[in-house]
Amino acid sequence: LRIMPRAALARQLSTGARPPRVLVTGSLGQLGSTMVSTLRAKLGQENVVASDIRKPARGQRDLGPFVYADVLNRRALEQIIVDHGIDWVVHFSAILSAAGERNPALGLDVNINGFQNVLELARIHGLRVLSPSTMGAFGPTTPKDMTPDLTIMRPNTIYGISKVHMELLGEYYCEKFGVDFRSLRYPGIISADSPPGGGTTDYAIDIFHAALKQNRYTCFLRPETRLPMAYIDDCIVGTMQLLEAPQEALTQRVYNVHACDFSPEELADEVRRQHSADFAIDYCPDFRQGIADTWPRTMADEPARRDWGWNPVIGTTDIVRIMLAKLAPAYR
Ligand code: AKB
Repeated sequence: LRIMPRAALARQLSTGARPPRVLVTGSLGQLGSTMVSTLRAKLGQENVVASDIRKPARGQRDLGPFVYADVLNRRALEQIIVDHGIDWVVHFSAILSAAGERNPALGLDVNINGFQNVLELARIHGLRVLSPSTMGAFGPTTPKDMTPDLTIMRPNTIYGISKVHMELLGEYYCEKFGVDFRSLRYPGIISADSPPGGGTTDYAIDIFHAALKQNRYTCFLRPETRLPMAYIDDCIVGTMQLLEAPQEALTQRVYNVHACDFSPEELADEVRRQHSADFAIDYCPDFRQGIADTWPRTMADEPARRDWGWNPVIGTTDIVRIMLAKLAPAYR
C-alpha cells in the first residue's frame, strides 16, 4: 500500500513533536465516552474533540471540548476538522443491527453517507480514520466457527451491508488515495458505562440490569445462540492499539477481533453462580434471533494479534463479575 507524506507526518505526530488532534464522532454512544476518556488520558484533554448530535449530560460537557457534529452534513463536519486542526477521526456514529432493521432508510443514510463524508474529508485533509466494522458484516453463508478475516461476506441486514460497504470503500480509498483507513470487526461489546443502542447483542447487557432489578429476565434470543463477545476495556485497548499502530505493521486494513463467546443460557448460568441461584430466565425470541442466526459463533483473529498486539484478557466469568459489581449500586 502506498504511504502518503501526510500519513508519515501523522506517524511522527503520534510518537514525537505534538500529539495528534482527534475527533470522535458518536461520542455519546455505547463506546464513545470510554474511548474519549482513554484518548484524553493519553493525548491530553484539549487534543480530543468529542462530538455527537445529542447534548452531553451535565458534567460530561466540562471534561473537554465537545461539538455538535452531524456526520450527514459534510460542510459542517469539514468546518470542525479545519477549525480544530483534526489529524485523526475515530468514527463511531452508526445505526446498529436491530435499529437498522427497524429503520433501514436511517441505517443506510447514517452508515453509508455518514461514512462517505468522513472518508472524503480524510482524503482532502490527510486524516487517519478508524471506523469500526462488526461481526455483523458476515452473513448466513459465512462459515460460523472460527470465521477468518477473508471469507464469504453476504450479510442480509442493512447494518451488515453498510459495514461491508464501509470496509471496501475504506480499502479503496487507502489503495487509491493513500487514506490511512483502519477498521476492526467488533464482536458484541459489553459495558456498564452507557446503555446499549439498538444492537442484537444488547441482551448480554440487559440481563445484568434485569438480574439486579427483579432477578429474572426475558431474553429475545434463543438459549443456545452463541455469539462472539468482548468486555469494553479489551475493546478500547484494542481500538487504541490499532489506532496507534505504525502503518508498516498493518498487513491489512480490516481485522477480526474476538475475546470470548457464550450463549444466553451459559450467561444465565454464570449469573446464577455469581449473583443468585434463583435467577430466572425465559426466552421469547424476536426478529433479532434472525439476525443473530446469520452471525459467526466464533471468529479467528490471529492477524490482529500478530500485526498490532490484540490480546484480550477478560473472559465470560470476569465479565459477569465486573458487570454485577459496577451495576449493583444503582439497584440498591
Ligand atoms: C449489534 O449487535 O448490532 C452490535 C454489533 C455486533 O456490531 N453490537
